[in-house]
Amino acid sequence: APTIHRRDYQAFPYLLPRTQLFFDLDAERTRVHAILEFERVGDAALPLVLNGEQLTLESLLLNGQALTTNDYQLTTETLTLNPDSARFTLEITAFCGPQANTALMGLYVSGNSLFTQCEAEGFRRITWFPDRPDVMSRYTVTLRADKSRYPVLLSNGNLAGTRDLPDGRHEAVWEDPFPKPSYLFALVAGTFDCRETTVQTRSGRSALLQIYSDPGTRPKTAWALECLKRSVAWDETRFGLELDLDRFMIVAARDFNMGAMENKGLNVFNSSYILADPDSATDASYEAIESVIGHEYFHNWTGNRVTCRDWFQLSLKEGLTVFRDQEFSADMMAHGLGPHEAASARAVKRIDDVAMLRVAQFPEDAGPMAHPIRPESYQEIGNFYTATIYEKGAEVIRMMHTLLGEETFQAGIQEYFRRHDGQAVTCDDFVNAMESAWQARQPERNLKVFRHWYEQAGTPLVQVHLNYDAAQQRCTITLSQSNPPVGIERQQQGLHKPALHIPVAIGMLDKQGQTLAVPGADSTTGTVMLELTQTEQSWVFEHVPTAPVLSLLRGFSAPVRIAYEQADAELALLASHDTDPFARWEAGQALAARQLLLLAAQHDAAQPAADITLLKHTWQTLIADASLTPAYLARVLSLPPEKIVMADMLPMNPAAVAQARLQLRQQLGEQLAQEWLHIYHAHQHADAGAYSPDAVSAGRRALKNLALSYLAAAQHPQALTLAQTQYEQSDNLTDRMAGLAALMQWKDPSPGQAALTGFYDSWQGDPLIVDRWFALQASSPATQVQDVRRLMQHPAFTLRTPNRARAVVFQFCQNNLLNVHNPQGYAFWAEQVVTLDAINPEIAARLARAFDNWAQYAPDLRDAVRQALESIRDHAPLSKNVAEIVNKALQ
Ligand code: HT7
Ligand code: ZN
Repeated sequence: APTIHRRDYQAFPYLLPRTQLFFDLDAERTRVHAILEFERVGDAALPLVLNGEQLTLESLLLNGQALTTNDYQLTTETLTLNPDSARFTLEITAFCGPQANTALMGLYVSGNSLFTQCEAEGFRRITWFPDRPDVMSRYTVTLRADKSRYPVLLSNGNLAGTRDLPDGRHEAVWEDPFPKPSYLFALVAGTFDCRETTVQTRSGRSALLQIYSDPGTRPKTAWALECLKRSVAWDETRFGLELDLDRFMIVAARDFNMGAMENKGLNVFNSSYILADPDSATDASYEAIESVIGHEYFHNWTGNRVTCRDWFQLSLKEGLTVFRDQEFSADMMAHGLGPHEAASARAVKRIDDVAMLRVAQFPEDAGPMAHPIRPESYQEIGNFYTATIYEKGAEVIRMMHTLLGEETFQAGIQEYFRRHDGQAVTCDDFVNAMESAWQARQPERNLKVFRHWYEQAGTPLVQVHLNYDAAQQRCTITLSQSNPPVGIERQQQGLHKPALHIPVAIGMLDKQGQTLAVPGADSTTGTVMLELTQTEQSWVFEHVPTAPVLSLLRGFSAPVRIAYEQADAELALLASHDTDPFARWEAGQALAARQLLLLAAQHDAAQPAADITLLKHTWQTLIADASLTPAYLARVLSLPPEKIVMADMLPMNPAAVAQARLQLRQQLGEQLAQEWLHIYHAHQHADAGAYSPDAVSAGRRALKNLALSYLAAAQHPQALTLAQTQYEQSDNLTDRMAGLAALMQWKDPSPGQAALTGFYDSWQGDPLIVDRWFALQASSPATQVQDVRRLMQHPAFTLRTPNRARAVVFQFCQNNLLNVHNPQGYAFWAEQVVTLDAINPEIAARLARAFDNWAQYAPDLRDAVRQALESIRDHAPLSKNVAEIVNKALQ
């Protein structure tokens, strides 16, 4: 497949002010009649090249005149005409086949309903069109369908009219007042429940908010509607951005490639991010629903009102919108709490976000798919909806927020909209707006060096050197940065990666754990912000009475790795005393990670059992610290994920790390059994009354269930009863699942097996709960390749529904580190990639990335992954999506 380069961008030579679409909807064969009014931009009559895929052309009219095959060129991907007038109307009539559309891009069937997914390049499967984000048009959409089968007909904007048609059909006409790119187009047709409410926006307009979901699921949409209301209010108060529509609709779909889609006024969501009640959603799902509803709603401004010029600018909308949804969730979690609890709640959110960045983005940035947040090239844009674009993109926005401060950042946002509302723009345009807001307040500041974050892939390494001169009471801190070429950068001869602008927040503690008052530090937190903008820089601090213990990268002030030799005892001190909750958590995790690496090394060599005394004592101190909130403590007492630990292991042995994690969990379960029991009983009843998903109650459940998992890992005599009782008597899915997971840890498999069978029998009618049932098994250390194959024989299994494929195949390949890293596991993976590719290339390409970091594996594993990759590469036909991933992995 050809490689598309950012440098080759060219504006489209025509404008398309008006688009009219007429749909005769039918699951087998839908007829789409498009009336497109084009205007030439320049004087030259350039060819009009429209995108179109998997369409059957019925007729083509130019200014009302039928065209013949001599008048245009049709390929499998384009339709080219040579219009000779400056303004003309093109009418296209074509057919597409929703039922056969298993890729779920364009118009497709889910359940008994019809949905569209157009981002990034799905609209071209609906009609021929300039399917690129910089062509913005005003749409009028007429939907016609059988009324009994498709009673609800929705599209973007406002409902202009409805009427009945002959033969039991009906029609709805939708007008979207805002010009939009084709990727934001949507239609939905089917039978749905609806929950709605009306809200007043801050300027006094009233807007209808609606959630549509499958018949019978309305009781599960109350939380989603509450989240939507909160999103509308938050964007007004924190960002000054008001809902611009009379009507904002969300529709839940069972079959969906990603989490959700921000189509203008008609969001389509994976039902897993809408439906929630205490029996079917865990605390984590309630939280995720809030965050995704916020995210899609916030796109209405950051993405829809101002959109991307081209797909290289994807992080313009995604990084910014992730930053906004992270802040929204943090504000919601802290809402109504006292200052200490609120700070803790924010720290918990930050910890979770950073953990996710390290699990998903850091490995990506070290592997064959590494790319800058503004990529330079791609073959298939569907492969670039990555953790780098989203999560690292959000970190880059967050660093600007850190440097500018909230007030100036918000002024920058206002400036961005003042300049670009209604336009399709670039990341540079965003940074320019921010910089001008900054300079309006501090003329000496600029984002010149900062802009390099948009150009470079890789996670920078910041090396820290401390020099303490006791006689002078002078402390010198030297930071140096490096970011060697990664992924595709390695092929660029003579590549120079300039220094980045890296805000490094630090604090200093004395040997007793007291904060050292550092000159220039924030008086309440003791934090100093070091702005590293060169390859190496030093900072001198006078009047430092004692050699400090450094607390580094507080709040995770930049998406970098820190290299600093710190003794275990210093980490333990920071874990016990650091006033920055993020850095405190970080120190404890680093200590535990060291332990895991030692244990993993023992896997290969016969070494003496690692001594966990320091870790144990540190955790005891933390458990005894009454100032720590349960949610925070749950993060502090969790062992770091394997994928984070592995980053410091070369060569990597994933199964050994997974084994080490199980072992350490068991040891800590045994050695801290009294503490776990105490915690369990103290938080057994997180809610006074009925289940509530609020962050405080969720934190208590998280801590209690963590304690239960340690007790179960230790096979503690009380654990079986506790798990059994909790599983049977809980009034919510979080506790029920935790009980079930604990039972599944039992060495004797029978209680776990019995519970699994009972669970399925009770909840088989709810697909989202069944997904969890599958996922729990697929990721279990007891599940080997042959077991997952058996699981796929279950009548409820299908590869066609992405949620189900994710629950089984992805869970096994991505999260069952103990059992997938062997030749049989890799062969299974390769087989599934190829099978999925014929169904849904976007999903297959995601699975194809399961072993991105294979080049760092131990040699025997490396050979086995290479073989599996080659078997995928040699399979024909292969989608563009999978081909790009596999070819890059093998380069
Ligand atoms: N902007 C949305 C992206 C998306 C998507 C991309 C490719 C294929 C399917 C997709 N569904 C949604 C999601 C978001 O970031 O809000
Ligand atoms: Zn998004």
